Amino acid sequence: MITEEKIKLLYEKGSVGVGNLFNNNYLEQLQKIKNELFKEFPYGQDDQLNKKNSSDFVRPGSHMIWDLIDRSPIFSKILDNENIKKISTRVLGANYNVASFYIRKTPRINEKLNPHIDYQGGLSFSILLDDIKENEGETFFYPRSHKLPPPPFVDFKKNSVHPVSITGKLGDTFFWFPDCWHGRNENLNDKETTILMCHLGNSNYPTKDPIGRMRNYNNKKIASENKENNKFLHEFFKFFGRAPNSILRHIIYCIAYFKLKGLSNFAISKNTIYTRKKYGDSKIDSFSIINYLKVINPSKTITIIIKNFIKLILGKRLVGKIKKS
Ligand SMILES: O=C(O)CCC(=O)C(=O)O
Ligand SMILES: [Fe+2]
Repeated sequence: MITEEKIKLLYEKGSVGVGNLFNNNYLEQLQKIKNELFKEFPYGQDDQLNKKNSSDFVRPGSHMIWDLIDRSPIFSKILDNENIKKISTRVLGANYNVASFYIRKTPRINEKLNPHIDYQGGLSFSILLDDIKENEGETFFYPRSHKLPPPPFVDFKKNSVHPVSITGKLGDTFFWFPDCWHGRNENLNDKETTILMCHLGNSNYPTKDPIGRMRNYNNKKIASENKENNKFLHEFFKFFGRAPNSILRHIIYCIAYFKLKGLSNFAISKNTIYTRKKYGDSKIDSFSIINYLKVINPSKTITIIIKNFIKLILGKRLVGKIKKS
């Protein structure tokens, strides 16, 4: 169930479990269809939706199937679920966009997906499609980390937060902010585990996938009034809102979104890209620059800044060639 308390926890911690939102009969069907799909696509699909025939990964630890809704109408019931619509509208406003919607299977692997952030101002949810225990390839989150620098810049010893795994039973559902640190644990068992993941953005979220993947599900209608109507704000938040490897861009985003309330509230009112609605309580929407700076690891940060600077000067292609040779 989505209660006000759950929404408050989501804003406080950056992720929240809401339990099971579906009936058992539906979930059993969903699991059955998921199993059939992975029988047909044991290694998932590549980014062009072609069947993969080898066990190597497009992304470490993940075999993914993207075109779910085309393959079975059972999946569209998820996006029609009243609870899911309620929380998505609350966080992203009406006419929010589904950016991606897929299932991910993790086989036995003794490698973690390291903590990272995806981008600012979105909302994602995950539904367990198997019973999943700790160290069975489950996603983990660092509570309250959505107000801290991206993980590559952080001194993990100075930071007292510890990851929390999203384990549970078939159907258990978790909402999370993609700017909250997250990763995936090893799968130490032979049992493969699957979750469904969905990334949502407000009505100005890009309708084209950044890596060019075909998007084979129906988005809600994108009304013309949803298109960006303030060019400067759109360019500003677009540039600063997706920079998981730049601390400078990340902190500028955080200051603009959390501290410059006139600017951010105006941007939110225009459904500007990468801006989700605030919770509406100044304590929960607060941001501490001191806490942000306190967890930075200076030497890691300087090294990344120098590397990025060299890349900028030489161009990415040249750096790639030097690395290869
Ligand atoms: O597979 C997961 O559990 C997380 C994947 C993820 O965070 C990503 O692909 O960015
Ligand atoms: Fe991620």
